[in-house]
Amino acid sequence: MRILVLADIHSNWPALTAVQEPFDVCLFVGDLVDYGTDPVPCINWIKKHAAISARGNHDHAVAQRITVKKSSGLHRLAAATRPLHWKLLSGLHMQYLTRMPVTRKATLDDKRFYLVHATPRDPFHEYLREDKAAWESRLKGIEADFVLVGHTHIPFALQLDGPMVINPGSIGQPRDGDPRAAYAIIENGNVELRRVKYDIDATLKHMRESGVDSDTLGFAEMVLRSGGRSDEPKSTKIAQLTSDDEPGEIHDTIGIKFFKPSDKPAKKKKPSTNKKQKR
Ligand SMILES: [Mn+2]
Repeated sequence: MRILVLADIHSNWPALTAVQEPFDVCLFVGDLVDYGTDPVPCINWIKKHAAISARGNHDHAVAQRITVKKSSGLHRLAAATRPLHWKLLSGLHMQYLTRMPVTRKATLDDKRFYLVHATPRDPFHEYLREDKAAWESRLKGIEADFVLVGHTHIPFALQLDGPMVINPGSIGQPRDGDPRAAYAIIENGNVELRRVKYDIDATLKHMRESGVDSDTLGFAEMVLRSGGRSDEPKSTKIAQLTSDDEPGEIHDTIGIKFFKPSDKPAKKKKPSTNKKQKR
């Protein structure tokens, strides 16, 4: 079984559509929206193709109509794009974001998957990078072979004593200094972190034509073309501020058992075929 893992799409349709991977199952670990200006095709695509998705902090904020209060850096970008989402999204789109579970569990190919956007302790906000001791503390009591996360926009695959923690990186706003869209493929237990170039000009053009002001657009361009280098010190700072408490136990997990490939013929899907019709 070939599993495509996506995270942090952030309403960046040219980035999502650049991912040309056949897959049997797509798993999405949150942040479909905010920062970009083209949420509708992104939500439609995930709704149609992701077997499982978990809610990100930005999905939550858009769904709950939370206004952005801070005005620095990425907050300004969210402030400029979030009200546009409320104009563009239908009731069904908003309902999809509202109903995305905070954590999910699934069994695929006899492997147990646990999905959460940030960490089990703070599913929306904790920034935790490739840190073995910290992840081991967060994952106590969680039984899984693969823990899939997003949020930091920085890809890694970290083998712990039990599970492997995988952050596929961000489709729509990478922050590891590589501007290409990031995702992961899991096949036969092997994990590959992959990158694909996408049309950043098209993303910026869409933002400009959607009415994003030139200062904010300049900031977005710097973030997208640099692969988020400008955000690096801030993320490091947040990561260093986290402590090592025990993970909480209060998440609405939903267990889904999938058919094995032998039970059900695999369907090969590609993200961008007939993209105009899907919009
Ligand atoms: Mn994000």
